[in-house]
Amino acid sequence: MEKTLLFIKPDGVKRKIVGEIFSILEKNFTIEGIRMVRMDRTTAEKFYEMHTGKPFFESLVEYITSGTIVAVLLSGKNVVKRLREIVGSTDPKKAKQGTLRNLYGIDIQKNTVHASDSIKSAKREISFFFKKGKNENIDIKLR
Ligand code: FUP
Repeated sequence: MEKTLLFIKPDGVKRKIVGEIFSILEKNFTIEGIRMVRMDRTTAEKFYEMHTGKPFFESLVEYITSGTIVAVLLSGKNVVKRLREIVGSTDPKKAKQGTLRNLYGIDIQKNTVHASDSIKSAKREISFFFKKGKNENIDIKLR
């Protein structure tokens, strides 16, 4: 079954809308994995390397490393394309009515969710957060 990666960005986690977003995801796809993590700068720069040098790059890296994110591995038929439709355009102002970015996005940077844009990107992006054989019991370290 086709797989893709979504993550809820720091603005979504801070505003406590993870549950609302999950509810929409579960109605449409199967959740195969969930991880709550904070990206470090090196990981964020690598994840967004295709945007290196663009005017928004530095600010994007600052933002995405500013708080916890929730990474979600999803599966379903045509999940990559269908999820992108449910997520909507990058700029919430331009996102279609009822899409996640239309419903929850604040601005083009704080657009609440990320979703892989192709099967190739999905494979690459999934590998940042989910690995085969990983011990799921040590993800959350108590302090
Ligand atoms: P998308 O695939 O819709 O997430 O959009 P892009 O890959 O083009 O951009 C990735 C992220 O860069 C966006 F989610 C937010 C940020 N970005 C900006 O902050 N400003 C821009 O003009 C374009 C993108």
